[in-house]
Amino acid sequence: MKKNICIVGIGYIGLPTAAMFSSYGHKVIGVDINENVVNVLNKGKITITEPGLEEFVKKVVSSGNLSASIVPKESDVFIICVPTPINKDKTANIELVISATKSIVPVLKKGNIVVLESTSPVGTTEEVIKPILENSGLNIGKDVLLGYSPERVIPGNIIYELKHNDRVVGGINEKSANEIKELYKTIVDGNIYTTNCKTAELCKLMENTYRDVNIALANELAMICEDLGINVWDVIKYCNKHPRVNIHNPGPGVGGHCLAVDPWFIVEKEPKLAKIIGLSRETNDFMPNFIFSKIEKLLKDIKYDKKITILGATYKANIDDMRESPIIKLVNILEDNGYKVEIYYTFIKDNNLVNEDLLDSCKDSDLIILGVDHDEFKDLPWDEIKKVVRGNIVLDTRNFFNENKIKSSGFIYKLLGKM
Ligand code: SAJ
Repeated sequence: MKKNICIVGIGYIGLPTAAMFSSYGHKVIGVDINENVVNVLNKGKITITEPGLEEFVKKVVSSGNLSASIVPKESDVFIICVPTPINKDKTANIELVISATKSIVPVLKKGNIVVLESTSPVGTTEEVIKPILENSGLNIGKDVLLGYSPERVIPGNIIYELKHNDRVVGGINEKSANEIKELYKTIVDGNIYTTNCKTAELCKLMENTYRDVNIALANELAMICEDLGINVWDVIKYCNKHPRVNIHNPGPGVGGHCLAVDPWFIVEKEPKLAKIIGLSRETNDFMPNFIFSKIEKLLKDIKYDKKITILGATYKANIDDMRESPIIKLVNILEDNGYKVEIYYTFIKDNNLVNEDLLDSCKDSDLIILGVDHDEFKDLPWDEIKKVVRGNIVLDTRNFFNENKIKSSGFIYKLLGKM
């Protein structure tokens, strides 16, 4: 059953999903309001960085199964994959979901399936999407099937996880859930579970919340350990030898478009009940401030203008995504307090924020901070770096470096979670 599929929003999730469906013989149109994204895709190229994606897209575009358009076209299936950012007041911004849904109404016809994939507050599919689709005059649930099936893929390994992860499908009725399951079965090897929309919506939010809360616990433990003079990484290592304990890794904060955002969608709906969830968000958001206080202590004796070099800027390792990056928050705090900051990283192309010359970015630095544990930082020329810096301290916020190697180049090695 090959379908004509229209995927609205061809970013980090929509594009790999479009490529995957088209690689299995479906005819896919990727729709995006960004003209550049559309033009680039029609040439078989992409504007984001994700391992394996460029070659994958090139193949399916040249096969004729994937093309891009500014507006949705008549199809059998519509999948909405647009971002749901967060407003300043920590409420969900579903404007793009609303406009994407409105854009498919003129081309909607009997027999269509509509799926929302965007992470959304509980109730969005039934209370927001359904009424908009009803403007087509069609009976939603009978003429048009509707459901919610969240993406679960991890940036950096999207193509593999898209195919192999289990999936949850929530339908506005059983028929919707079952037909959407059949659709995803054509690309997914994992199990697909059907339920109702609200359950599927909360599952998505809760998966990321689970991880955020556990990272907050690790970050809180790191701060406690610094106060008690204990090495948090030893505590975690030995605790995790217990068969039912899995403490996550502390770090400079939690970034990305998912963990740093989604828990707030639950807090927004249930502010009185979602106490641990909100507190965890605040704990993780506080980490750049905690790192800043550590820096202040380390450099307290320096009276002249201080320069800091930060290795890495993205929200996590080996990707090009800077959304909600805690490193950017740290840079802002440092600059507000009069520090000169340089970021070294070569992964982000054409970005004037970063210096792509390692030794130049470290020149006259009083402190080098490991912000992101990118593979390319594993074997840095520490002897060379030592010759150009002004100070002699390296602060590792991820327990990433080889302490002995850094010390043997003449640096003092400091670690988050260890005094
Ligand atoms: N982090 C830590 N400590 C850890 C693990 C992560 O500080 O032990 C930090 C990372 O450095 C990063 C942030 O958390 O700043 C988020 O990174 P991540 O690798 O945990 O997750 P994301 O945001 O890249 O992807 C998550 C995934 N969700 C879960 O693992 C539950 C992914 O499966 C989702 O599809 C994705 O969110 C999404 O799109 O919602």
